[in-house]
Order: sequence, then structure tokens, then C-alpha cells
Amino acid sequence: MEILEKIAHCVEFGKINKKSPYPPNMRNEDGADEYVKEALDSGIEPNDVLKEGLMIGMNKIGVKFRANTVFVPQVLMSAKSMSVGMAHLRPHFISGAVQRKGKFIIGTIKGDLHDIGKNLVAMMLEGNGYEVIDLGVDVGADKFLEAQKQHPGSLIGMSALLTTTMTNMAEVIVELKKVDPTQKVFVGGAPLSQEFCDKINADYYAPDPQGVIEYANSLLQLAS
Ligand code: B1M
Repeated sequence: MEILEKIAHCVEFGKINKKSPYPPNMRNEDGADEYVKEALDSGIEPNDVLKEGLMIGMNKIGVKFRANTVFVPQVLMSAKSMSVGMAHLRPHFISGAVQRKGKFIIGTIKGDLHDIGKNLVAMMLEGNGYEVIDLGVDVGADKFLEAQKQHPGSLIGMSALLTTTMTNMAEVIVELKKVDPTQKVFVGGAPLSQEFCDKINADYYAPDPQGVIEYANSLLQLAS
């Protein structure tokens, strides 16, 4: 296996580093940490490490997660592997040697403190080449508007897990679209539906992180 394939494999199966005992069949083998470092040391372009290594692995796990053949713990291990690999790439992001696809602002809606699903979406987006601006939980219109102002042209996503507070999304969308009528807003979270998305005038409802990525990528293709 070539090194970029090995990186993708480590992310897909959640192998963080040599010390990590998970997954059991890769015990004592190098992980994303060692392989990403080795790839960069051997002169492979950081962009190729991201796009042909880390992102391939993350995409594969996203597809499996959607198909229910893997579950949250496996995705979290993949995300952890990806983030240790990303740590080696960070200096190259700063220098501009690695280009991100675009920016994605995300937060859990006001009144709601659930963040596990939102974090998964954020990690999968990062693993797919987006710069993620994570506003955290209990985020109201003011914080979304401030982020929209600071990062013009970003995509924006909101997560909700509570039926009692998911309705707060409607007000945020009105405010964001007042500032920029072309602003694309994604919504998701267990109690949401396409019907609710249409009712609050959001642009896209995704039941899972893979849906967010696919729609975000399709918007980029339309723009280019
Ligand atoms: Co709470 N909770 N909780 N909770 N909690 C639920 C959501 C609940 C369904 C449990 C139940 O009663 N059966 C219920 C909501 C009922 C309702 O609204 N109808 C509930 C309640 C009532 C509450 C409290 C009010 C309880 C109380 O205090 N009386 C309270 C609310 C606090 C608040 O937010 N203000 C509360 C608190 C908590 C904890 C703090 C204990 C904890 C949260 C910890 C944390 O997030 N850091 C918690 C948890 C863990 C849950 C359950 C058990 C699990 C949620 C979860 O993380 N799922 C949940 C019951 C359940 O779902 N079984 C429950 C895993 C996660 C990966 O899935 O978040 O759906 P999910 O994300 C998915 C998709 O939805 C999607 O992608 C993810 C990956 O597939 N997705 C997006 C998510 N965001 C997206 C955004 C997108 C696109 C896709 O685009 C932008």
C-alpha cells in the first residue's frame, strides 16, 4: 500500500497512532500520526496528503455511517485520527500551501446544549477540506450574524436536538438572509425534517453529516 493509501486507511478505520490499541487488528502498526509525518518528510505535497489521504478516509467513513454499517464511536475514532493528521498540516494551512474548499460556520441553536451531532458534522466537514468556524452551543442570531460578518461568503449550518427550541432557527434564518439574501443555510438534527426545513425557509436539510458535505460540495461546483 502506498503511503497516501495507508493514511486513508488509518482514517477510515480510526487508527490514531502506533500506541493506540484501536482497531485491534492494527495494534502496534503506525497510525495517521506517523504516516502523515512520514509523507510530509518524504516531500509529498501537503495538499495531496489532505486530498488523497485524509479526505479519502473521511469520505469512506461518512458513506459507511450513512449506510449504518458503522456507528458514532467508530466515526469519533476516525475523526480523532484525522485531527492528529491535520495537526501536521496546520503550518501548511497557515503558510497557504494547502487550500481549503471554503468556510462553514456551524452552531447548535439557542436554548440547546446538545453538541455531539454538531461536532460530528463539524469534524466531517473539516476532514473534507472545509475550514470550520464552530460557534458552539446555545447560539442565537447575534452570534451567527457576527460570524457571517466576519466570514463573508461562508456556508452556515445549524443543529437542533430539542423540539422546544428548534423553532429558534426560523428567526436566525430571517436575520441572516436580511444581511445577505443569497446566504445558504443548512439545518439538521434528530427532530428536524424536510417539511420543517421548508417551513423555516432554510436552504438544505441533511439528516446526516454526509448530506451536508455532498450539498456543500455541489454548491462549490455550481460556483466554479
Ligand atoms: Co438530551 N434530549 N436533553 N441530553 N439527549 C434528547 C435529544 C431527547 C430526544 C431524549 C429523550 O427524551 N428521548 C430529548 C429531546 C426531546 C424533544 O425535544 N422532543 C432530550 C431532552 C429532553 C434533554 C433535556 C431537556 C433533559 C432535561 O434536562 N430534562 C436536556 C436539555 C438541555 C439543553 O440542551 N438545554 C438534555 C440534556 C442532555 C445531556 C446534556 C445530558 C446530553 C447532551 C450532551 C452533549 O451533547 N454534549 C443529552 C443527550 C446525550 C441526549 C441523547 C441521549 C443523545 C443525543 C446525541 O448526542 N445523539 C438524546 C436521545 C437520543 O437521541 N437517543 C437526547 C448522537 C448524535 C450523533 O446524534 O445529535 O442526532 P444527533 O446528530 C446526528 C444527526 O441528527 C445529524 O448528524 C448527526 C450524526 O448523524 N445532525 C446534523 C446533527 N446536527 C446536524 C446539523 C446538520 C446536519 C445534520 O446541518 C447543519
